[in-house]
Parts: sequence; C-alpha cells; structure tokens
Amino acid sequence: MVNVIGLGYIGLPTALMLASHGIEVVGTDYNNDIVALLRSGKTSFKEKGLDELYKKAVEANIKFTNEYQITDIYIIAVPTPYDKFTKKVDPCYVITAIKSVLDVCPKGATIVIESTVSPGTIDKYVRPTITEVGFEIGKDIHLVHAPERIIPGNMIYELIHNNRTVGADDIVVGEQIKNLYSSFCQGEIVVTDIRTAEMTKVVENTYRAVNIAFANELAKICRYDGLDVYEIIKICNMHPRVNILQPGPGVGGHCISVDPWFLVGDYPHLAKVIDESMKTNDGMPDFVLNRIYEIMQENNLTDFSRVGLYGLTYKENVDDMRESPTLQLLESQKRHLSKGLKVYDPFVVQDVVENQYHNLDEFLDGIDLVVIMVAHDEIKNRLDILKEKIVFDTRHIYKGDCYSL
Ligand code: SAJ
Repeated sequence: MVNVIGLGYIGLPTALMLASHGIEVVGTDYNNDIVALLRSGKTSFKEKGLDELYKKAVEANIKFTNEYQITDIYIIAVPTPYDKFTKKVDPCYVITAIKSVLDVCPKGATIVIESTVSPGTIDKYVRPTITEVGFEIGKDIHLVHAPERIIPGNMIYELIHNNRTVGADDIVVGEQIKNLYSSFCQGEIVVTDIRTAEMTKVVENTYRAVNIAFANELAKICRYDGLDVYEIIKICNMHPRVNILQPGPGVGGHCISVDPWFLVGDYPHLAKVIDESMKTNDGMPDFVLNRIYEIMQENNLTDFSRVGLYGLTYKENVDDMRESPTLQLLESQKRHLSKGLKVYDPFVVQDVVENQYHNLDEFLDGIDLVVIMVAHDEIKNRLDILKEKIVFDTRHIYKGDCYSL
C-alpha cells in the first residue's frame, strides 16, 4: 500500500492515478475539510480530467483520511513555501510530514519526497530529522526524491506522458520506486542521486522563468521603440535554434515565480541572470498598471471604475490564484491610490477582492476599458463581445484593434 501525504495540486492527482492503476492507496491530509470533501464525492480544485480520474480511483477503493498509515511506501507531496525575505525554501511542512511518518512507519519503509525543495534541503533538513529519532538512513528508512513535473491545466495528460526523475541513495530502491511510477507513467524515468534530482527540478522551472523574463524584457524594448514584440518573437522562433516564450502581465503560480528564488537565495553571488530575470517578471504587473494609466489618459478616461481586469488566476483555465499577476497589480494599485478597478474571473466563485463580479456580461456592462489579464477559454471563445470596448490585451489573444504590452 502507498500512503500519499498531502492531497493538494500534486498529491491528489498522483494518489488518484496510482489508485486507478491497481495500486492500493490511502491519501492523508491534515486538513479535515479536504478529507471530508474528498470523502463526500467531490474534488478540491478544478483541473481538466480530474473528476473522471477521481471516479476511477474511488471505484478502485482509494481511501482518504487525516491519519498516517502503517505501510512500506510514503509519498510526500506537501507545499514548500519560500521565505520572501531570505528567498530560501521553508521545509517546515515536509519536516512535519516526515516526523509524522516516522511516528508510525515500520523499519525498512521508503519515503518519497515529491515536493519541490531547493538543492541541499534533503541533506540539510530531512536526513537529520530522520537520524535524530534513531533511524539509520539506508537501513531503517530509504529516501527518494521524485519531483513532479506536471503542468496545471494539463496535469492528468502530463502525469501519464511526461518523463520523470527519481533521485535515490540506493539504486535498487530507486528502481523499485521507478517501477511504482511505471504503473501509470509512460514516459522515461531516469534514476539518479538525490542532490541531482533536487537541482534538476529547480533548474527546469528557472529555465522557463528566465526565458519568460527575456520575452518580457523584449516587450519593454519593443514598446519603447514602437515595434511589435509578437511579430518579432514569431519570426525569431522560425530560426531552428531559437524558442522564445511569450511576454505577459507577470509570472504567477507556485512554481515558476518561486523556485528560481531558491537558487538566488542559496547562491546570491552566482545567480545573477536568475536574480535579474525574477525582478523583471515581478515588475510586470506594475508595467501593466502604468500602461493602463497611459491608455486611460489617451482615451480621456479618468474613472477607474470604468476599467475592468479580466482574469484573477495566475494563468488560463485553472482556478489557482497563488502569486497571480492580477492580485499583484491590485496591490500596487492600492499603493498608487487609484482604487476602483473592476475584476472578473469565471474560475473564481468566491469573493476575494473588491469590485469583483461573477457574471461576464454584468462586468462588461459598466466598463469602457477591458484589460485581458488571463486568456481563459471563456473569453477566447467570445472575443466578439469586446468589440464595443477599448481593449488592452496582455495575452495577445484579441484579433481586432487593441492595445498591447
Ligand atoms: N507565462 C508567461 N509566458 C509564457 C508562459 C508562461 O508569461 O510564455 C506565465 C503564465 O501566465 C503563468 C506563469 O508564467 O503566470 C507560469 O505558468 P506556466 O504555465 O509556465 O507554468 P506553471 O507554473 O503552471 O507550471 C510549471 C511547469 N514547469 C515548466 O514548464 C518547466 C510545470 O511543468 C511544473 O510541474 C510546475 O511549474 C511545477 O509544479 O513546478
């Protein structure tokens, strides 16, 4: 039996996938509300294909509880926040989960850490936690780091098709865990050591963050010189060795906007390009806000309540608002004393900000300028309803006349 600890964005799909592929799974979460929700037949977040997978897993008898199980394999998928000041990973949830596992697990158990951690975290924090309670690593407890690579919005497909990394102290244990993931994963699974696995995960997200920062910087250069950044990127990407990503209103989510800071925090004298890239990305919501002021001025608009932000989540077709550029923009706006912008997102049903709407037509009714912050399918499929509006499109989806970054 596998005990999956943490039933959030990574733990839940992983637990469901294992269960629906014939593995006995118990999912554990300390949050009783999540456990109750999952037991009542509902999933805790929106993701394409998740509900169908949940049904299959329930038919396969997956269990949800707040108790840690006595078993031989634990998969830990709890959050790893970072300290905004020191830029270092905060492993508190991982450590708490490990301690709880150690309270119940038999000798010889394997603990797989899926949570993203900064390079060296397992040596620095996890190993001492295990040895302090008298367990010998490699004998009483086997350690594995198998960081997840699935992208929100396409998680279920990617769980099956992505290649994976399994970092282990012991190659035999690494192969055992590789076999476990092979129950559903059709990609290649590389077995390596733990430090390499830690670094690989953070480097992958850093690569994407730096590439997006490059695109964002190009957007600013092109704006300064009156050039079309999208046309330029399109043409450059026709070169066989160039693949520039898209500029946008900022970089959100709990991965690309966080993980690269681990490298800046741990290697402040070395990670220069990464540091500058993160600052560039973090500066985008302010850049967008300034563009809003410019566009308002150009159109003789003075009332902020006649301006609406479409989209609150960190990217399209997900309900996750962590580090969302729209929320960052609204924070900035408060500091500039220019409150009042209207906001709408079809994926956000709860009230999270002032002047928030829950109906697209009502939202559009009272505004002159609409700022597309997120390219949800809802608006992509109904772009014609914007034809009477002034449109500022930060995602390059609008086909008609509009303002861009
Ligand atoms: N973004 C841009 N321009 C782009 C692409 C993205 O501005 O060209 C923005 C998005 O709008 C969003 C942010 O970047 O605000 C991040 O979105 P994303 O789709 O690039 O990535 P995430 O954070 O949803 O998922 C990433 C993925 N990592 C990589 O592609 C290297 C995913 O595979 C990881 O599993 C995930 O981080 C994670 O959990 O670490």
